[in-house]
Amino acid sequence: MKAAYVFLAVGLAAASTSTLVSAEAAKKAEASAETVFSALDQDSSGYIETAEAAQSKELTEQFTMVDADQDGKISADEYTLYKGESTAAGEPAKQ
Ligand SMILES: [Ca+2]
Ligand SMILES: [Ca+2]
Repeated sequence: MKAAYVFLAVGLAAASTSTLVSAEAAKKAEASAETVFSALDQDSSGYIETAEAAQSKELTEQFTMVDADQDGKISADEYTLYKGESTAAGEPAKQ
């Protein structure tokens, strides 16, 4: 009987820990997307233009996909959305 309680307590602790960890990871992913964005936006225009995207092979390859509104430059929102979608697999994309 006592062992069952211990098992339950450990299970609950593990469950709440993993919830905290994923929330932290999501927060971290969001923060790092912003950090990377401002590093890539070298002229601080608020957009990553094609010349700036050339700094990242990944971004160059994905440019047209990341540029959701197809205006030829990537806004912070577009970049965060792209990073959010690629890191939070299985979760519905935020609009
Ligand atoms: Ca720029
Ligand atoms: Ca755009």
